[in-house]
Amino acid sequence: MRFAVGLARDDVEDRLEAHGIDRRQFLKYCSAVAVAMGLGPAFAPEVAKALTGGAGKRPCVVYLHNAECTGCSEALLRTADPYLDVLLFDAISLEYQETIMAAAGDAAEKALHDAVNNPNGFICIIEGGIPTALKGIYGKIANHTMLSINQEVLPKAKAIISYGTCAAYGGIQAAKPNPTGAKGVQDAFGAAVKNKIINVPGCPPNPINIVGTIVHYLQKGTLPELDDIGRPVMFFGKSVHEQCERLRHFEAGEFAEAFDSEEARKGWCLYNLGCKGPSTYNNCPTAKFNGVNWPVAAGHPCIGCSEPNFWDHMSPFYES
Ligand code: FSX
Ligand code: SF4
Ligand code: F3S
Repeated sequence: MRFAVGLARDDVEDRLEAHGIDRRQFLKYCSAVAVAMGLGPAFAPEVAKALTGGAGKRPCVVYLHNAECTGCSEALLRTADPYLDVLLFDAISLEYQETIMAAAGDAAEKALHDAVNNPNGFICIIEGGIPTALKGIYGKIANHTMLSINQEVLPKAKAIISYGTCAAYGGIQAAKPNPTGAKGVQDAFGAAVKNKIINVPGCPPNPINIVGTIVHYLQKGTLPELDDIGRPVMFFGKSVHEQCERLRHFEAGEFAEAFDSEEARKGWCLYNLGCKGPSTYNNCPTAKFNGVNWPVAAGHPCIGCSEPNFWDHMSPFYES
C-alpha cells in the first residue's frame, strides 16, 4: 500500500514497519496534528513525512529541565499513541534530555557540551521555570545552577521552545510569594532569547501542540505566528470558552451550581463552579488530550493552566 503523492516509500512506510506501527492509526494521528495546526486533514501526509524524519536533516535538540513536576515530559512520552516518542525522536536528533537519557555523570555533561557546540546549531526545548533568587541556588544539576546552564546554552540555540506553563511563564513555583524567584525563560533571559522563542504552555501542555510546533519548524525552518505572549496562534488563538461544548448552556443562562448535580451531568455550564474558560486561550476543547477528553467535558472547570500566573490570577479555582 502507498502513501499519498510526494512521499517515497522509504520515507515513511519502512520506518513505520520497523517500529511495528499501524499505518492507518498513524495517519489518523497525523491528521489530528494537521487539524490542530489549522491545515486541515489533507495535510496529514505532510505531517507524517515530517514526523518520520522525511523533512530533511534531523535537527539536533537539547532538552533542558528546570523547576517543574516533569508532567510535560510525561504528557509527551505517555501519549496514547505509543509510537509517537519513537517517531519524534527519529525526526529530531535528541542529544540531551535528563529524564530519559542513558548517559549519566561526566558522559551526560559531555553530551550537553558537544550538542551545544555542534557547528550545525541546535534547537532547545525547555521544561520548568528558572529559579533566579540568590543567583539560582534553588535549582542545581551536577553542581551547576539551572540559571547558569540556561545562561550558557540559550544564547547559542537557533530556536527555543518553552514547553509547559513553567518554562513559558514561571508556573506553580512562581506563585506568590515565589521564594525561589522562579521565572519563565523569556522573562528570565530577555534579550538573549528575543525573536527565537516559542511558548507552548499548559500544565501539562497538550503534546499535540509541541508536536505541531516541531512539525512546523521541520517543514518551514521558521517560528510559527505567535500571539503577544509568545504562543503559536494556531493552537492558542481562540479562548477555551468560545470552543466549549457547554457554551450553548452558558448563552442560555443554564449554570450548574454543584459538581454532583443533574445539571452538571447534563452538560450545563461550569462558570459558577469557577470555570476560567472565558479568559483562557488554548485548543483543549477541539484537540482534547490524546484526542479523547478535556477537563470541562470531564466535569471539571478550566483553571486557566495555559495563562501566565494562573496560580495567582485564576484562583480560587472553584469560585467564579
Ligand atoms: Fe510545569 Fe512541566 Fe505543569 Fe508539570 O515540566 S507546566 S508543573 S505539568 O511538568 O513544567
Ligand atoms: Fe465557558 Fe467554562 Fe461554561 Fe465552557 S464550562 S461555556 S468554558 S464558562
Ligand atoms: Fe488547562 Fe483549561 Fe485546558 S485548565 S488543560 S487550559 S481546559
